Amino acid sequence: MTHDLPATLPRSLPPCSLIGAPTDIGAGARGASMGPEALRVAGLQAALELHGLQVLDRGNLSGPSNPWQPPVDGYRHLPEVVQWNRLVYGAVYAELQQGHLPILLGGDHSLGLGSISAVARHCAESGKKLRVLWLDAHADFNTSALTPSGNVHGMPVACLCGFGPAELTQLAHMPGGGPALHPSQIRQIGIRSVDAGEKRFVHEQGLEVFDMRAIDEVGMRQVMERALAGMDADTHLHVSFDVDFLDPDIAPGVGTTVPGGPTYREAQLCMEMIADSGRLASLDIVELNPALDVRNKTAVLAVDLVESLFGKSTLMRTRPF
Ligand SMILES: [Mn+2]
Repeated sequence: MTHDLPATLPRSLPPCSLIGAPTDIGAGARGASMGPEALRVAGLQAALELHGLQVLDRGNLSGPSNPWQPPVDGYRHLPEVVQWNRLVYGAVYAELQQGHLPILLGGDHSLGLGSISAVARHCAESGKKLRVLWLDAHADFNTSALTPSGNVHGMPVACLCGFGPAELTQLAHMPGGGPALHPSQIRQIGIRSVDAGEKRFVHEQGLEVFDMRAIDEVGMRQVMERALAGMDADTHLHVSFDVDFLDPDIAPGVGTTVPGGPTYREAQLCMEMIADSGRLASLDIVELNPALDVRNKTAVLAVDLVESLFGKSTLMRTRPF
């Protein structure tokens, strides 16, 4: 089996647009609202510019504050979640229309709904195929009937596939009125915490999940080869990077740590192989919680990994291994 190495010169990428969404409206702990600034403080823009990328910081979106209320009919803060996602949808869609590569700085993972809805709409209009890599400790495939908490950051994948309230499932107004995504477009990687009812639902819907056991058994390289297989020049690759994907030993600054995640090297390989695919066209960085971090080290690590995602290589060899 050969693994093609990237060309010596990096492919030319479009300008990247940073979009801050400072909210924890869908989370179970406060603090992810400080994520965008922590990523900026960790030097995200300068790190990307160092690799020759043009980076536009669009600043932060401004939405409703977090009322910190209990769930109503299975959802916490649904009206505010809808408002934030409409803002994210509009901002991400506008960048895609200008030919830019949007980078959403969350914020909690409920915002993946607005971001990926915009990407799905853009792909439908431009005739692109869409592949979504969901890097996460959780499947985020809950519904109001299944969720133990009502926190919408546990539901975005289900909503994107059409299971949820219309205000969230119809954000993209897809041609034909269907959901933004079909489960066959999604690959989940790093999963290790799934609620009981959610697990059944993931199987019923046929989501392709590369859980931690898969990574243990066959290694990150083979997992990523499978997760990236079947893409071509017409594929738009969206990466939704929940920082809780990483092992809490290296990434303590998240609200929902789950032990047993990818190590530093496994995470680097994951990002490098995505970069090698040459298809990355939009990105979410979510769930970074500076209130729980240690001297911003999780933000610094996230920036380091995002650099690899955009092609920073520490490779010492010039021929395939
Ligand atoms: Mn998540």
